[in-house]
Amino acid sequence: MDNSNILEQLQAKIMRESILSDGFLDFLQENKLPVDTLMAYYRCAIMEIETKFKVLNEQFSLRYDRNPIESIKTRIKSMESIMKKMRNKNLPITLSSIEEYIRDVAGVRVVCSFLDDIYMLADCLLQQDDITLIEKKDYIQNPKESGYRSLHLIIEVPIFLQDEKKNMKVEVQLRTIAMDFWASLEHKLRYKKNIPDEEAEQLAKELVECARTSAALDSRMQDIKNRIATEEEKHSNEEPKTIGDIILRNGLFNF
Ligand code: 0O2
Repeated sequence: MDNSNILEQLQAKIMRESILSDGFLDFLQENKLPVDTLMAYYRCAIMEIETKFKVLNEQFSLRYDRNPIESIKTRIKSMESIMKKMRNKNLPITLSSIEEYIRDVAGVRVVCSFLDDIYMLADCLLQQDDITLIEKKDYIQNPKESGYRSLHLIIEVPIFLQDEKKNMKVEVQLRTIAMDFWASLEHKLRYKKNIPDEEAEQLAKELVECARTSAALDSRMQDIKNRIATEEEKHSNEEPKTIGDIILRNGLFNF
């Protein structure tokens, strides 16, 4: 029998005795319902947070005639990614350790039009009395070495079940369109394989440079918005010209 055959037989034996063992299959069966239940709770928490941002967007649209939110994306971390993270952090494989230590099982990504919308929306969310801030990571003020920028909030939000209230952790990532564009492309490029080390190093430097360009673009767009707001403010003291002006000035459609 050659070596590769012996190896294959050994692999099959290990599979039978570990992953396909009665004990492990029983373990999977016993935990399926609790795992599915926990994931459903995370989906509920995502719904709560997504609705809060939609409400804020709606209110701003009515009050200021503009939408601070371009888009909202949500995701539940795959079980494979959760398991890999638990393995890397050397955590016990239990549901309570997922709930306690894996803080990004539920993810909500809010893409904003302007830099100041990010902080304004984060403040509005954190002021709500059912939201608890666990951690704030400001990768806009302090970008990552890769060039990555975004504001991350780890928060807890209650979900109301039939006969109990449960606090669930959610990771909220707030970023501008430019930050999102950079992060999406960088994420795709990061997983390209077979790139020689020297070239990979050069590409990483170029990506950092692109991140700087996108940061400069964000602050120019913010500056333009501020200048427009200043001009509008100056002219708001003039006589209203149209019925629309009168309605807007008097806030007839405001909340
Ligand atoms: P996915 O698929 O996006 O969810 P912690 O989670 O607190 O234990 P960690 O992992 O250091 O610690 O958290 P961090 O770095 O604050 O945030 C991780 C998430 O931010 C990542 O999620 C990405 O979504 C995003 N991110 C962080 N750094 C980069 C980067 O350099 N490039 C890009 N494109 N995204 C980044 P995951 O877990 O990678 O996966």
